[in-house]
Amino acid sequence: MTPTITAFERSPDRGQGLARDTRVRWALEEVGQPYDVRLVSFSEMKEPAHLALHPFGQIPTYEEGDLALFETGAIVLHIAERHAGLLSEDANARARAISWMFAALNTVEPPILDRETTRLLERDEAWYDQRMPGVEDRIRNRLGQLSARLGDSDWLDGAFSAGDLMMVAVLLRLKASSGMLDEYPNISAYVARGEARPAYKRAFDAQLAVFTAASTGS
Ligand code: GTB
Repeated sequence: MTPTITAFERSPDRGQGLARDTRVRWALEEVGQPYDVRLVSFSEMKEPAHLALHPFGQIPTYEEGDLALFETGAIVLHIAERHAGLLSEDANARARAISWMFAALNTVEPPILDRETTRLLERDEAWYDQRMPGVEDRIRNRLGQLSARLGDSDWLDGAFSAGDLMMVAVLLRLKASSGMLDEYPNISAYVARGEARPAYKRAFDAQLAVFTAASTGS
């Protein structure tokens, strides 16, 4: 059964792959699962039909027959559990990859989101310049720890996994808005390896095509 995901009708990032449907598209591309996309506007996301799928009125969602999911962690894990390619056959390696997925979402992404929120909503506050260094230090703390663990390995725990997919997706948000990744050459190279994967490129191109079509009216 072909799953359907939702994505922004017009992404505020102008198709730069930062909206979270990209990570779901990437997972689907990695496992070779075709999918349909239903585009939604900001107002549609807050209407009952979408709220029935996503209680917080956000994208992406994932529908497959009777199953409706929200939260990219849950969606990517579901895809990875039902298809070969993103989780090892070995039970312990699977569990470790899932740890890395949670680490990406619960440990690395929050300080990155805090920086984005600070820049977006607090830039005009008198205390903005005092707050920002602390926010960035918390990101550097996590990047330093991640860099130490990654070392000169290609991926976080052996073969590329759903854990790497989620970690690279989270780090790409930082790459887009700061030069901080450049301070950690092994992390920059890690992110570049993720971006070079054909499945990532297909996912990126697919979401960019939505923005391009909306812009040109095609
Ligand atoms: N924890 C949820 C998950 O992982 O699925 C978070 C989902 C989420 O934040 N969705 C955002 C959304 O629907 C889109 S991705 N926002 C609309 C709303 O809340 O009303 C976040 C996002 C949006 C835009 C950019 N950008 O333009 O750069 C980047 C990321």
